[in-house]
Amino acid sequence: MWNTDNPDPHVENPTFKALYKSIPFFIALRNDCVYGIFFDNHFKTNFDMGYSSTDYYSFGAADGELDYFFFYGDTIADIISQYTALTGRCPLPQLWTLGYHQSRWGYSSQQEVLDLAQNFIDNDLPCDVIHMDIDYMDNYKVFTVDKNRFPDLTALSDVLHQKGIRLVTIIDPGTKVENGYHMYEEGIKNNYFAQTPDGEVYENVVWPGDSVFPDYTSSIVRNWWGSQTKFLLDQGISGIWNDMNEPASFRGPLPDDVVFPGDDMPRQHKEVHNVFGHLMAKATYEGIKKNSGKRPFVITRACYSGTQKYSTAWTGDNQSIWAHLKLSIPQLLNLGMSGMPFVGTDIGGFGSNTNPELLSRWIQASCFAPLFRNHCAKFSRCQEPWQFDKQTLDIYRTYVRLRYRFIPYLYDLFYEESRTGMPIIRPLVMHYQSDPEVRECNDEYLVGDRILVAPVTDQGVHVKAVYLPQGTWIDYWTKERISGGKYILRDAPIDVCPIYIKGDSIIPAWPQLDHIPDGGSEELILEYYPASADSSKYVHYQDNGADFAYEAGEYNLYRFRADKDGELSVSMEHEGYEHHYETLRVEVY
Ligand code: MIG
Repeated sequence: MWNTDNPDPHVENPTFKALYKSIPFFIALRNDCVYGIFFDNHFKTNFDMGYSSTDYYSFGAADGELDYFFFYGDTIADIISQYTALTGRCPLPQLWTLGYHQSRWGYSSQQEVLDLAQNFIDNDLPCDVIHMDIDYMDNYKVFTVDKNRFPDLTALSDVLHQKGIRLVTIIDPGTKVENGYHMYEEGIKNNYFAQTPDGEVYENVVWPGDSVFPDYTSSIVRNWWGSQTKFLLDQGISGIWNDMNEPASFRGPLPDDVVFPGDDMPRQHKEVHNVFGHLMAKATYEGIKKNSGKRPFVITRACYSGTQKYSTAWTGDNQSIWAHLKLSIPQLLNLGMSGMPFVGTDIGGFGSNTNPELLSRWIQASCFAPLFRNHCAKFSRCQEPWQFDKQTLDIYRTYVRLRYRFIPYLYDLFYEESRTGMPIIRPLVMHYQSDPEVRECNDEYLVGDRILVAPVTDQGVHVKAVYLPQGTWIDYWTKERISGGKYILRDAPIDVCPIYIKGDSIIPAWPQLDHIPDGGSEELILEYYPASADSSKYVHYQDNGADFAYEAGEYNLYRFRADKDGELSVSMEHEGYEHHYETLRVEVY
């Protein structure tokens, strides 16, 4: 584990060792014995899990302490809960962050961003967020805006906001060496940057050319960096996307002995490397919180254990290839079980060129991905949903709308996660631990414990072998009832992603909305799927979806009980948020 920006295609290959994130934690399930080990060492570490032998595993570190935590419990959920009690949990996000995000490296003018927003409206597609990649900056200088391309960023965010769309801007750590540039000058004056062993400011090359690297191990530097977020927030920016924070550098890697002076606690790069992105995310989170009072929305590429407290993450530069679509499922499930629940992959693939079939399958497979963003590289074919044919656009719209329908369910899962550490999307083994059939199942996932998604991730394949665990499952599309504990073959033409609802579930849903309203929907729908029980229960969370008022009790918890004839009873388990639903509607399936 050594946070790495490796442009080679990330495939199953033992010579391909490290990726962007280091989370030195694993869970073992053997017979009925479950445990977890967290090796809390952020020097370079290595894990040999079944590579040398099927009889043992091993792990070690290049340096630092042999400091590890052992968690024992009855269930995988127990282990995750203990691990996240130690390393932290992802706090409740703002509601709009659960919507659809559109990105592309290359959006480079105010007009282009406006046209993009209009395209969503014209194509009848929900969208809540547009991301601005490095081209909005003046010469890639962080915390600046290119005035030629974006003459009035505040006006742009205002217009978009009226259309229900928010902006997120990218920020890299590499700070341009340039006299007169405020970030460089302030940082130099105050010794805020990493140094060579001789005490000179260390320089490497990143997007802005010659660049220096903030010392995020210092609380003073973190405060300074965090305070810069005001520049963007004041112009209406709603979140910050941290890239290149492994840190990545173009003129060879940072040497091991580069010094981060810290708060009078110098440490070498070899010790700081794997937490550099983590500390940058922390600085960003705290800055946004202080300057906006809202729940900060941060996305980071590099992570260490505990980054979930400050940031969401995406899985970095994947490619528009089927292997990466397939890989996205275990990647997101593993991140979730490693305490990072708010994650997503670049839908459609970042590098290479996508195509209608691949994009259709990708939006289906990611429809419940906690972070729901289509992103693409500058030198790749455009992959916004309308770039292809009508069929692709229609499929795309169907699954984006499905996602929006279930946002209250996802938000409830975030509420649960913030208290227990349970991931939003989960491997089947988390809920069916004693079923040997699901132990290696990595091409299906559960959303919470009651929606099962079995996406097609192969080219030209129109049928999916779906394993349904014990119990009654209802096909979401046909409403057919199936008893589980077996594989079924489900037809899966290009417009179908097999989805099943667990019998006796209540699932909260919203009516059709193109954007996530501040404070949520006025109407709540309860989809009810009676099976063998006479009645079902569900606890639903509601708050303003924006700030920290919930910490002072400003939220509602509804306890719903539905019985087979469609009778619904509601009791308030907690009543602290003044806004209630105008309509509650039960749909019995
Ligand atoms: O060297 O900012 O992973 O999402 O579009 C490439 C440009 C830098 C890498 C990120 C990608 C982003 C791109 N960045």
